[in-house]
Amino acid sequence: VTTLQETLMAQVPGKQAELAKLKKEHGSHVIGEVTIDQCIGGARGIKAMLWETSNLDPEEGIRFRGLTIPDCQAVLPTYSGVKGDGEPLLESLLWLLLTSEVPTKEQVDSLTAELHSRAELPAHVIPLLNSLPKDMHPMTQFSIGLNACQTESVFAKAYNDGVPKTDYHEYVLEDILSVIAKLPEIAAIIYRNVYHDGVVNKDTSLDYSGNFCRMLGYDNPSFDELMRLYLCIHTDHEGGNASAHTTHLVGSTLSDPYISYAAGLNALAGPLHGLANQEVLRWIQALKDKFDAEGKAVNEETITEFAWETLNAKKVIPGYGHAVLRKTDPRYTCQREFALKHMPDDELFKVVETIYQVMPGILKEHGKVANPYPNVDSHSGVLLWHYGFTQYQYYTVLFGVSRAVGGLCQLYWDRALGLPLERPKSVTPEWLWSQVKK
Ligand code: AMX
Repeated sequence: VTTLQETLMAQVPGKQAELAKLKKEHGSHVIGEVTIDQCIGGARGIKAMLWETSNLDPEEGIRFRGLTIPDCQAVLPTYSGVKGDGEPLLESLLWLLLTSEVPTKEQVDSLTAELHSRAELPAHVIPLLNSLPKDMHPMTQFSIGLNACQTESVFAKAYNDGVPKTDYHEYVLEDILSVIAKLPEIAAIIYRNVYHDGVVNKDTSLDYSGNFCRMLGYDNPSFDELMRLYLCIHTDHEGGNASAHTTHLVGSTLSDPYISYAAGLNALAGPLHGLANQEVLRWIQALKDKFDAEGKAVNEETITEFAWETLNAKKVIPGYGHAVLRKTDPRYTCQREFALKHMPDDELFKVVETIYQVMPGILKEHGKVANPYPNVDSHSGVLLWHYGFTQYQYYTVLFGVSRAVGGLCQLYWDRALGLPLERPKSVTPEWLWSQVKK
């Protein structure tokens, strides 16, 4: 079996040469222009970042190394070992994102074993997590837990010892695999501490996602499958999203992967980004509470009424809209398909379906949003809720376990390709005015 490390080391010289050639021969080729709108409008659409692992098309949605979500479901190794039988393993996607190759089941199994072997948390981290107040947001706890694991960074040590920069990526790879390996237990400790008895049980005979489910306290093969799907689809969404971009930016200063991704987690914790999945459930529960109290059914009419109340209060409809996408998110669609297969009669799933029927029309009528369709966060919560995972304040932590894979695979290539410190130019309002008054 060719290992992940061997596969990567064989690819690096060719990729380095290719990028050097592109830069040398075509470095001055113009690929875009920047308007004042873009400069003050959150840099939407400005092409200014290299991203190897995935690409987002506004109409079609995400492709991981060229593969759509249905492609991944068809070709990546699954738990049963039979392609297409069940959801892809997270380890399969990790391999794909890092190497751009579809791994064999044997390769994926070796990666599972490697991740399990790197999972142990440093001794100071568990007492630290146990000491945190139960009402501290789970994402804050998650960020603290990962930052505290930084004592294990082999990259930070190697840098300190003065290794040449051409070798950085080898140490970064070590850290990346260790971070991905350690996140589930940090996440599980937080979940068990905040909502249960603090006890975390492992089962390392299972894959990464299955073992994570056991650590959270769930023992249901159907929930394992949901977690595999969930962890795969949230990994990567090209480079410009706030969590991936933050990881890349912080990593560009040669901060190690532990603290680079902890920074990414803090970006994910914002309500316009990863926290939206918790906000969706909160919105649905508020809607149900209101109409239950009024003795009214939740249907197209009452959802429409509630949506307008939200919009008129100048709040966003969580789970709808996107900075890049202009169609229904394929990550929404695959979760909907999962629900149709595993829980077609679930009450909350039906509410989500009804919201999907009316919301694009409402948002079009509202007339502001560039994209009136649902994104990934609009569906994930109800699937978890179905299995009794109702602690929605925690949902973004699951997103954070997954997003590590995309952000950190790219971070490997950032260092392997020797990408520089990121430092875009800012401009003053006076300078912008001077441009239009010329
Ligand atoms: N409900 C109400 N208003 C919305 C809206 C929504 N779901 N989505 C966008 N708008 C508003 C914006 O706030 C903006 O209003 P403004 O002109 O008064 O400032 C206007 O429509 C134009 O915004 P846009 O160009 O359509 O979106 P954007 O690129 O600026 O922002 C996003 C994208 C995701 C932040 C936005 O659609 C939003 O706030 N959605 C709800 C939160 C959410 O679901 N976030 C999760 C996204 C996926 C993820 O990262 N996990």
